[in-house]
Parts: sequence; C-alpha cells; structure tokens
Amino acid sequence: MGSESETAGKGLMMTEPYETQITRAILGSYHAKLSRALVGDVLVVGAGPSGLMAAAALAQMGRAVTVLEKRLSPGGGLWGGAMAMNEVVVQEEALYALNGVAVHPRPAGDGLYLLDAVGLAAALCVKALEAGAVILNLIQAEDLCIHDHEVVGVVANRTEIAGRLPVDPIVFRAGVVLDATGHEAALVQMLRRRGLLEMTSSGEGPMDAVEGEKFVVEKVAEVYPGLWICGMSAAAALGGPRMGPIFGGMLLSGLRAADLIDVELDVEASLRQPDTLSETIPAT
Ligand code: 48F
Repeated sequence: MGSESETAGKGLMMTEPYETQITRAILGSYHAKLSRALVGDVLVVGAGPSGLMAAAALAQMGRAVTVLEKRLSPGGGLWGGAMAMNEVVVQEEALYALNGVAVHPRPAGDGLYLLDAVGLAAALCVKALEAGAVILNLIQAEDLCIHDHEVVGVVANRTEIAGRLPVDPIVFRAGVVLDATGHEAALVQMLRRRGLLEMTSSGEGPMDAVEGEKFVVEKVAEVYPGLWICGMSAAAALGGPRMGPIFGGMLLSGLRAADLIDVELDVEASLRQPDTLSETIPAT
C-alpha cells in the first residue's frame, strides 16, 4: 500500500497524462496572470532599466502594474553592457535606486560604480516581480487605445504576429501608460504619425553622457493625456543627448516616473470621489 499522497498522484495520472497536467498547469496560471494584467493602474511598455525600475517602484507603492516587453528577455539594453562587454556603470548619486535590488556595485573611482550587466538586468526583473508587477514578454505594443483624447490602454499582439500576420490584437487598459521603449519611443511615435502629438525634435542627439543623464531624469513627463515617457524614450521623443553605457540616469528616470505617476493617480482618484462634504450638507 502506498501513502495517501502517492495514491492521489497515481489517481491523477490515471485521469490525465503527465504531459497534459504540465500543460494544463501552465495554461491555467498564464491565463490567470494575463487576466490580472488586462486592467490595471499602470501599463509600462518596455522592460529596459527605466521601465523595470518604474514598474518595481510603482508596484511597491501598491499600484497594479503590468509590463509588456516585445523581446524574449526583459532587460532591454542592459544585457550587452558596452559593445557586448557586459559590465555597466552607475554613478554614486544613483546607487540609492538600487536599495533592495540584489546587486553588488563595485567602486570604479571618481564616484562611479561597476555592476555586472546580466546581474543588474536579472535583479531588476526579480525586484519588479517580487513587488507584484506582472511582466509579459513576447508581447508587442502595436497601437494605442484612445478615448476622448486620452490614452486609456495599449493595443498589443504576440511579437511573432504583430505586423506580420492578419491576426487581431488585444487591449490592455490602464489609468496611465508609460512609454519606456528606449530609443524607439514607440508609443510617442504612434501619436506623432497620426498628427496627434506635435514635437519638433527629430530624435535623440549625439552623445553627451553628463547632459544625457540629466535630461532623461528631468524630462520625465506626461506628453499626452494618459501617456508618460521615461528613460531613453524621453531623450528620443524630446531630442536629448545619448549617453552610452552609464545607467544611473535610467534608474533615476524610472524612479521619478514612478513618483510622478503615483501622485497623478492619487489626483485622478480624488477627482473621481464624490464631494462628500457638499453632499452631506443640505443646501439652505
Ligand atoms: O532600450 P531600453 O533598455 O530602454 P531604457 O530603459 O534604457 C536605455 C538603455 O538600455 C540604453 C542607454 C543607456 O545609456 O542608452 O539604451 O530607456 O529598453 C526598452 C525596451 O522596450 C522594448 C525593447 O525590446 C526593450 O527591451 N520595446 C520597444 N518597443 C516595444 C517594446 C514595443 N512596441 N512593445 C513592447 N516592448
């Protein structure tokens, strides 16, 4: 006689083959995750350092966050470091952004710190997931959902399908959409192509690491109702300098986006609240 759990296991295997149980477990779990991701507070498009940082911070603030990443691997431009030398540099003043992120910055002199690029990409993913964000890879934002002149969501498809096969997309809805698509500034470009967003910039400028790093933090903004930009997307959308393999600006840009978006969501929530005081005091 086997133990009770063995018997239960054998019973299950008799009803369904092992391979089917594995597939069924994945199906159930993935679709529950997808369903949770469909409507939320913030939809981050692009899982590079700025998007992952913003997602982790917003999720830690209690916001419902979904991250869409078109590639197989979230991490954006981190993995390859500089010219495929997989080390990245972060400035001392940005190190606080990595509190609670499982990385080990090593001093490189002059207030610069080195991090393993793969380690940082992986640790940011873990941080965002542990904070409660949902990360969906292999999903590409291919359009925006706009109601009454406000971005209310993103039209998305499987990366392998988007733009290649005649298969309709689905829509992810959120209170705020954050374009963290890096050099592409993909969501901003979707508005520009339709003439919905007028921007004089013709794309990011030549490299200037000091100015570029400041730019991506200072220029975090809502560029169209419901659509925010951060990271390299801000530089590409507004004409800031590129900065190469220094990543403090990306981390701080993501953090700043999280702070500003959190405030914006609070303001929107308070505007939706009924004016209880005026409702309870009868008019004389
Ligand atoms: O490019 P990326 O890492 O953007 P970032 O967070 O950081 C920039 C730095 O990596 C580096 C730099 C620092 O000196 O200049 O480039 O601003 O990550 C952007 C992510 O967005 C994804 C893309 O695959 C990448 O992982 N992405 C781009 N377009 C889409 C998208 C799209 N339409 N839908 C989903 N994901």
